[in-house]
Amino acid sequence: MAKNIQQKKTQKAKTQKAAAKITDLSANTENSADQFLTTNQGLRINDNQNSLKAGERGATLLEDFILREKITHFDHERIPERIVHARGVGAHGFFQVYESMAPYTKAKFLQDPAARTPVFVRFSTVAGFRGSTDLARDVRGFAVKFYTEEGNYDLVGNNIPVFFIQDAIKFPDLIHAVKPEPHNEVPQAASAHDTFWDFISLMPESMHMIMWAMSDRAIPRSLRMMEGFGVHTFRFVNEQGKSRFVKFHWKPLLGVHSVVWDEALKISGNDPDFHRRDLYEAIDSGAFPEWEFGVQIVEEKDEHKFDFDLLDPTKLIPEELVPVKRIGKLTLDRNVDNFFAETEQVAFHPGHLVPGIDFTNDPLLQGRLFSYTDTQLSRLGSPNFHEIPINRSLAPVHNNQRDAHMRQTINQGRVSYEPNTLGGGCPFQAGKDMSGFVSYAEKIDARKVRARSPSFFDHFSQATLFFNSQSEPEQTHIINALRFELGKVETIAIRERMLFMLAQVDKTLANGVAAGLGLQVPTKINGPLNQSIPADGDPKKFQPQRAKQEVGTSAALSMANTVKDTIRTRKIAVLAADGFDNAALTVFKNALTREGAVVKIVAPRLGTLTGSEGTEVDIDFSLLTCKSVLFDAVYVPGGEQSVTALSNEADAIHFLNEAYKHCKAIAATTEGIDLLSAAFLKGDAGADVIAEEGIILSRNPPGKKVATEFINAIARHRAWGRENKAHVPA
Ligand code: HDE
Repeated sequence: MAKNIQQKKTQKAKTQKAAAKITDLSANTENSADQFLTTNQGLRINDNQNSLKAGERGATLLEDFILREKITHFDHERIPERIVHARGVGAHGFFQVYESMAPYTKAKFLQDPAARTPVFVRFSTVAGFRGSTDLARDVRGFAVKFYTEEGNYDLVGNNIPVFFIQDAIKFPDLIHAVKPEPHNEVPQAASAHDTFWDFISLMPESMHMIMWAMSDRAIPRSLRMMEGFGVHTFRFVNEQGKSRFVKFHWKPLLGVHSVVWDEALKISGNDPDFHRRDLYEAIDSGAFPEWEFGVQIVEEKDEHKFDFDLLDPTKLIPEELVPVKRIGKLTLDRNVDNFFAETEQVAFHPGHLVPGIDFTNDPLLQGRLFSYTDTQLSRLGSPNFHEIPINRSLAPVHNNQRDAHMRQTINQGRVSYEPNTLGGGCPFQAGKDMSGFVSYAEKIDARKVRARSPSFFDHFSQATLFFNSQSEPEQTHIINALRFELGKVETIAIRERMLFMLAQVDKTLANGVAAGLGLQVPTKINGPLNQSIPADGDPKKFQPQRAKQEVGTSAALSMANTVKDTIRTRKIAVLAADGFDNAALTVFKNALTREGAVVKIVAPRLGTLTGSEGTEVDIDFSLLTCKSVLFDAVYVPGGEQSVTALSNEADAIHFLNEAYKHCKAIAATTEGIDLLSAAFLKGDAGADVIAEEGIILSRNPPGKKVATEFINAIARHRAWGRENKAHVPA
């Protein structure tokens, strides 16, 4: 036991040391009181307020090298943002495997449960520019860099398990279509415009991904509450050289939760940095986000046993067919010190591999393998981007690559070629014991063709599977999302083509969307069609092989079945003014914080409030500086004076109405109930009643039972049952 603890301690110290190495390489960590301002050449500067002039009122002199150096550096501060995934946020952490995966893979970081591998993770949206809102309806990037002892391994995934297109050659078209339109650069970080839906309506293969992108998955409550997926099928290869197919998953321990669309739009105005701030604050407070790493493993002999092609990135493997085995845990426990140096300069690449993991021939993945290094060259400006501290491998790097822009390494000696005798033959190939990377020796016997396999042609079955697997509120949200998106499309023919396409997925879906658009679902489509759509518009020809699905619904695809037993890190607003019931607040605050929630006092103004017993509490936000969309739930304590003051505040009424409309848990005790009545909740509430789903009221001074009801309601995330009746003015 003691030995075990000691081992763990040593291991922890090792990871910390390794992690520290990742960022402190060129960190400017000096922090002494006698630190002087200098130029970049180390020359001390006496005056940082005035440039050098010919006389006090004279012209500035060109000679002022201090001014010139400062301004020149400033002029060059920006680098090109990422072509896609420009908006992102990153954090450090570690990964630990639960048990050795040796039977499946020889990857060293997946062998020893005692070993911690340092990681850096960057989450992102895809379409928006670097300064765009976090709450755009979009796919989220989920890119993980493992700093393993065998070199860096990057798992560059998304929060959606499939993709829009099947072949990399369509990627520039997809991105051009979704980005702001080129003539006026509108709209920012939004797919709700003509060019995107024009393209999509001509790409039947995108329909499965569209279902996900229109679902609540595309508006996460938090980056800490979303799944991650490797998307493509990869290979695991073990020590004996045996290969198996593998799909990668990240399962958040807090469950998968989202906001509602109206909320997303409002958060975008109130706090465009909502996700970035949420991640930073959670890590900063010690509430470290965690995901379990899952794998779906398929034997090589079973490659063709499914009714879809494993190489097709528009398909997932239903968990009913191949269960997800949870094999380890990712924990994010350290924020970056400097956003630019770490989050902006980190360079991921699906081609950063370690022995034991390999690619498949998925044509989307194959194209990505070219793109990522290429893009770093224009973004980071040099093939030496691997020398930037955040990108450095912990495994030592030895090769004969030399020079180029911004080279950091000072290679010694006269030898930069191989084979050599002058350098003693160094560095040696690892070939002798084959400890280096060996590509899986897949047998290929093929003609060179520019074509797609017919096994990729079934574009609708899994879109239908996804739609059918959703709960009723989730289906409604998809229909509403499509009404919104297509409602922003100006060209009627595009709307109609999309309705036709949706009808191939599900008739109720198509009819629901059509009703919102004031259109009929067409039975055939006209207009310019691409090659994947038959000229006569016959839907049967879309999918020569709409295969019979082995599963009709899959529980794992619905967020209704996610973790709903915790309120850890949930943000609860307490609406209060002077004279609030302090005893009640104490009961609720203690109960909520004990469960790991974050409680904030929201009042008509900033400063401190005086409670019923003369107790003073600090106000966290005024009603002007925060809105209910930034919280998960609301509590209104009693106290006549407090409730009367709040009843006269339009913002307080609006706060409650909005929380109600967004189906959030609301609690009110004693006179607090009157504020609800002033807002939307008419009628009298008796003692200790739960008037409606997610609304907890108590006319008696609150005890533990009421607080527990509230906690349970928050844990359920949203009371969707209210959605259809919630006709409140918000
Ligand atoms: Fe990417 N993608 N991508 N992608 N991708 C980039 O690389 C690309 C795709 C993903 O936080 C770029 O360094 C092509 C699928 C993430 O830094 C670029 C194709 C998936 C990130 C690029 C795809 C992803 C990127 C832009 C189709 C999920 C952000 C900046 C063949 C499995 C990484 C950069 C970060 C970033 C190309 C499709 C995930 C241009 C050509 C599918 C998470 O190289």
